[in-house]
Amino acid sequence: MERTWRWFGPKDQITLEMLRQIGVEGLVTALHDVPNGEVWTPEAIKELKDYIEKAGLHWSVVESLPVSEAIKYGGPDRDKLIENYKISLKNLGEAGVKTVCYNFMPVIDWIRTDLKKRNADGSYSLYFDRVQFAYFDVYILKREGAEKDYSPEELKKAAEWDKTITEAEKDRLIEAIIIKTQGFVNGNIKEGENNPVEKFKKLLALYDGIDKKQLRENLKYFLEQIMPTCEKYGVNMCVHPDDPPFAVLGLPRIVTSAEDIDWFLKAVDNPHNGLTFCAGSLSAGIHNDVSAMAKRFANRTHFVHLRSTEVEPNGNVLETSHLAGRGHIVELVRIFEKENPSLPMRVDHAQLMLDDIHKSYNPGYSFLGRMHALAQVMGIMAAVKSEK
Ligand code: DNO
Repeated sequence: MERTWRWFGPKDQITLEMLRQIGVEGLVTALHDVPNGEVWTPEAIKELKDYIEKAGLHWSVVESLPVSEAIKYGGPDRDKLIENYKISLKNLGEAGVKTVCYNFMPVIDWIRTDLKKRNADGSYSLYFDRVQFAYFDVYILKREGAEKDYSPEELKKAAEWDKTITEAEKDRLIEAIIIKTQGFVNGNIKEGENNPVEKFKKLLALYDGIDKKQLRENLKYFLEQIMPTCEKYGVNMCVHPDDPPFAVLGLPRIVTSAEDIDWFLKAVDNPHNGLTFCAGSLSAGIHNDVSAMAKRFANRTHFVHLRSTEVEPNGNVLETSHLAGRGHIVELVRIFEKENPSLPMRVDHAQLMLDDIHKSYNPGYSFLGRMHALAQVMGIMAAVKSEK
């Protein structure tokens, strides 16, 4: 597979020169400054592409070309927004950037409750704690009917926490769930937002009455509209699975399991409609057998995210090393190398470690942890190739 790296543009403290030294071949990036819904112009695409190529690398994958909320909930302006999306796809295809990752998660992209969970070895991982999430939902958002989504045990623990939790802890939780994990991935809530919880509640309200079936229909509609453009310009779309892969906050999620993936691939049965195989997101669902899914969907996978997780007995999810956990990275590398050795692959999040612990990186995207994980994956790739 092609070794790619998620890079956040010329302002990223990780430079392209650094990436060349550690074995990166292609870049995964986006026009992060263009607001959601606006067209990516040929000029802006060219500028970023030239910058990358001057450093001897190439722009392999777009992550992400964000899908506006109105497309997801089917608002009155969705057709106009889809037209803009098609123009961006055309401009990317003409520039030779032909793999586009996106997601169809309503309101909130990936979710973590703890961005710095200490591991026994002194490094830190990202973490999803069900009780903390229940606390956010029931006590901070105060969402109507939220209680029915949690077990009596989880609700009891959340109620106990309510007796001792400080304002600072509440702020930390809000930051982790709806701010620090969202803005930098073109999400809805950016750092410095005045009243993030109120804004978040308004966004949730947009989905009143939208169930799983309706959201699926809206995804199908979107894909049907953009496929002719993808065919004409040779662009492969690859939806990112929902992370974690289950419904949250009363919102439907529709890319959570083998059944979901099978549904959207068949609903729009076109090779340009494909999947980002994110082993970390999928392995966080105890219902998912990641290796079986890789085998089943490899021929419609256009992009691979390698990361692994462990689901604890209480359902909490820990991001583990790339050599451990339910992600079965060795097996996945074997499957994808066999199916399509030119697939772009990036290591996804990794542990925060060593000198990086006191530096400020986007959560999950530190340098040393990812470099370490990439070295592990390169070793796996070399071993797998020698098996042939
Ligand atoms: C988080 C990322 C996601 C992903 C988007 C793709 O680290 O994996 O934010 O980029 O969901 O659209």
